[in-house]
Amino acid sequence: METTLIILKPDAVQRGLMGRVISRFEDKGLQIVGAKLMCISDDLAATHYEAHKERPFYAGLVSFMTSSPVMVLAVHGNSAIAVARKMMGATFGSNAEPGTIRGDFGVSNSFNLIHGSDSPEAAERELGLFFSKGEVMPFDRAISTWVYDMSGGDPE
Ligand code: IDP
Ligand code: MG
Repeated sequence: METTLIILKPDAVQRGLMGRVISRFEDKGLQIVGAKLMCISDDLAATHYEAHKERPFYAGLVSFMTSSPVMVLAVHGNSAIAVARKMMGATFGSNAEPGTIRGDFGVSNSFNLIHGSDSPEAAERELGLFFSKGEVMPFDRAISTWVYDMSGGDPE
């Protein structure tokens, strides 16, 4: 079981897509264990995207991510990191597959609606950047024995 950091970017919040995107994760069986609306500071954007510092799109990316509130989510489940990335689709809206979040809701390459951690190391780092202690709260779901095969003891 993994927990991943998802950011519904300013375009998703402004366009009123939060509910529909969250519903996709819940419909899949993933569990929302953290959620908040927040404004990203310049410092936080710089830290979060430090790997992209030298890229030509970096300044625009930071200004986009700090331009308006985002919703950050901690999303938990079996292979949640890879499952969420698949559900997001390719980086550019213009070539993201239909059926994915980026493929269904956008066509822009930079306003691409959603961020998702791309590895367990990134998820741990990014959850720590955006959530403080106590804000991520794994809880027992009544439906968990129907979302997962629990007959062997662990979720399958
Ligand atoms: P990812 O979000 O699919 O992991 P990355 O390559 O990690 O994609 O890029 C981080 C973010 O930077 C993208 O989600 C997008 O918002 C922005 N970005 C990436 N490449 C470009 C580009 O060529 N032009 C404009 N923005 C870009
Ligand atoms: Mg990335």
